Amino acid sequence: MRDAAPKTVYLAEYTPFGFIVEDVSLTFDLDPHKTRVKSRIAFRPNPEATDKTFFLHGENLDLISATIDGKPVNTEQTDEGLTCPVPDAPFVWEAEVEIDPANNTALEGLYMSNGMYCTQCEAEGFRKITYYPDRPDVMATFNVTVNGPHPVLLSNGNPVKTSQHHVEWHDPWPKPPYLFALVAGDLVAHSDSFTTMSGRKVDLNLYVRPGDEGKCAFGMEALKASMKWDEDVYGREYDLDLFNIVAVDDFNMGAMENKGLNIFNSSAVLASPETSTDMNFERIEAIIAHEYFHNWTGNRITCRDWFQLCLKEGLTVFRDSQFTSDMRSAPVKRISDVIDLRARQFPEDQGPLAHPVRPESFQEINNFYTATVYEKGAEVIGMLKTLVGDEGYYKALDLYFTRHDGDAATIEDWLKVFEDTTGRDLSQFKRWYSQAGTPRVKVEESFELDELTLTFTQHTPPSTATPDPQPQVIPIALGLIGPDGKEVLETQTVELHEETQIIRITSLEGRPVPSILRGFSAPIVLEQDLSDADRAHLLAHDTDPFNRWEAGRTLARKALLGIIENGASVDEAYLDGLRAVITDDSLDPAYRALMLGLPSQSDLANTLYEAGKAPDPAAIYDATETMRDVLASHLKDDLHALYKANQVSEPYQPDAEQSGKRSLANAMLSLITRAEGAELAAQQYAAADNMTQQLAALANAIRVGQGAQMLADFEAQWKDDRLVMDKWFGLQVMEAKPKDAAATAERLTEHPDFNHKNPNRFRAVFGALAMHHAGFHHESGDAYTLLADWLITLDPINPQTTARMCSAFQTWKRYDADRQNKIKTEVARILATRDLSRDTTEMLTRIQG
Ligand code: 0A1
Ligand code: ZN
Repeated sequence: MRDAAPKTVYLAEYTPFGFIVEDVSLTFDLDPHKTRVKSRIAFRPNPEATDKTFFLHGENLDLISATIDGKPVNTEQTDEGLTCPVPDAPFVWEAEVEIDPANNTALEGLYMSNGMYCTQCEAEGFRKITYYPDRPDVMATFNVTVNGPHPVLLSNGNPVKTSQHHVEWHDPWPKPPYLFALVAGDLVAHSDSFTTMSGRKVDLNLYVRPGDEGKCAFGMEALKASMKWDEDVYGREYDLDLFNIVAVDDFNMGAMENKGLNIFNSSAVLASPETSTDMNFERIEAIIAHEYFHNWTGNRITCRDWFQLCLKEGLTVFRDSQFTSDMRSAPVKRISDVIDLRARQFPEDQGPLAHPVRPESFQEINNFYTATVYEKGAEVIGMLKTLVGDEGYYKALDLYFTRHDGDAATIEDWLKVFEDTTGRDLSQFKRWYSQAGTPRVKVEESFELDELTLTFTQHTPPSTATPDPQPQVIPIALGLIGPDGKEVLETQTVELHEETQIIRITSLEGRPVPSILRGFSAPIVLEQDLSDADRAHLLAHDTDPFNRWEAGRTLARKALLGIIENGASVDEAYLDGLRAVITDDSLDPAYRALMLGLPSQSDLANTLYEAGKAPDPAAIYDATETMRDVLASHLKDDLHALYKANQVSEPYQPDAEQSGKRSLANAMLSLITRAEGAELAAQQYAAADNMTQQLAALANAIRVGQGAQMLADFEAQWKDDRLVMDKWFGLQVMEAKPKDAAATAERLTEHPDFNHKNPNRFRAVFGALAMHHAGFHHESGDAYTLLADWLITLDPINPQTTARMCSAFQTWKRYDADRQNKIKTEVARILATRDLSRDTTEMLTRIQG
């Protein structure tokens, strides 16, 4: 039975552990069902702790023996761990436990994936390996011996003794248990090296299953680029002689930053032109960087407790975004990040799952690896950098690294280094960490004689997490575009502190168009009542690439809402403005392709909901289709020319330049296919020598109902490649007509290669279904029922992935009573399942509100 009252943990109740761990030795005798783990842990009383209870976490462990200072000890065990009497002086705890990695389908702790052993210990997985104070503020050096009949036996740090079927590892850097890792299997290495800024040679290995060697080169280059970038930009050098990465097929998340032994979902590291799209390459480069950057922001300086998760995640996401901006195009990266933030973080922050960047309570920490903690956490750092300037930012970071190296730190520590280096009082800014909800900023404008007055009013809607939000510090970057299209005021940053604030700009010749929230300088909703003509002016002339894109986006949204609400025709001025941008060869093709993207259907549903109208997913879908038809017809004279002009004749490279061209050419292909059928798509499919071209052609053919043969060919070609087959599964759901989406997903679950235990495959089908707005919210309710059935099936196998997928239901309040009732029924049905996991129970209870 499920716990009658699941335990809630509170930030306010933090107390340090009663003991300090000096050193840990672990010995693993690997066996699929009976792995033995011996531990030897040196403890001493923590003089700074008041609570001296000796409690070691432990779950699903079979305790074989336990001693203190060599003498057997009587332990008291619960489902969560054990306690026993201990001396009031340093002592050595030794224990032996048995675990069953082959039956560990939750993929937390030590588990098996395709015959190889691997671990996932963040956040609280180490307790499934042995008894331990499994909390991030308990840091220790580790010695690990791995015995097993495998050619490769890995753990953190450096190998100190190697013989056949036996390797001993030593990690000299004290670390929390969540960074522990072990890998064993029949693996092959793609090896290289990197010489650090102080001249130390670091051996680099990317371990993969035999057969995947050809998919390693890109990841390795990305790793070396990340190591160099962190030295150049942050002055951070790698600190071991060895850095290993391992690719595993069964993994709940993208990757994990274990000290010296990063473990990656194979989808987040394996790449080749034939099997990976440009988007895959870019994501892989970013995740490699992210995990590597954690070595300083996360590992050398870790979190005191899990409430501080954004301390490492927000900062590391911010750093990986900076890296991608430097490696590729900064405006394209910024626009993509904002699209992603609005698609994933805004619905979270504006719905029943809203929580502060630093949450104040949780039942299951795995449910808080969210877009709010990660992406809003990164936005908060971006605002800090804007407020203190580049110099102030890097000074503060230098102090952070020197002052807190080796610490388990807090958000207070983080903000203090900024206060100490810049002299700024950040007490109000700190609300970004403690208040949930997306602030809305309304700007009203008046112009008289030569003076422009802008009145800003901020308001954050209250939520369960933050019932009484207070004004925040909001940096608003703004500029002015004159009537002749020239910039009359370069970007300035205005700081909002009060609920209402007035800005005056004088000596202007004629009313300029204000370009506000340039570069998306704060994660807010801006309410600005500009005319279509003003927006078209910004679309044509804004010098800020983000706001130029945003002007087009806003016009597209208005056009779509016009179609939805009264079948209005699309404004010609917008279409002409868009055409001017798309055909402007001086602009980056990737940027032009982004200009052609439309607001998502979910986004439109939210806009309608906020305006007090129940969105009709079918009408939104139809309007989007109409809009695309309009674009195809308005741009018809340019489509083929742009398609041809953006073909790449050089050998495939996944760089920004080539991928930008492919993305614009494929945007053209989709409009051409819409207007003319799948002939060109078929040609592209036949000629494609890379996955970007092949998959785009296939998607277009399916969309116009001409993809059946291609789908069969694709399956025949790629049936042995899991990662490509994930695309095959996902694409069919994504491209299904709304009424067929649930049935398509259901049919795919009957395919012999559908395996719900593999998170990538499960997400390929059900992630695609949840993202298919009109399909998921089809009036039949079939998709709700299908997803609920599969969540019930998956929960006892893999609670973490089940719980994450529950967020598909988080927007239920937007819809009409019939859909609301259908969703509520499914949510209640899942909640009524016997023995439902803590993860899923917490998510669904919060979603119910
Ligand atoms: N720290 C990793 C993400 C991660 C979190 C939890 C996991 O299992 C519960 C796995 C990975 C990162 O930010 O990349
Ligand atoms: Zn991370």
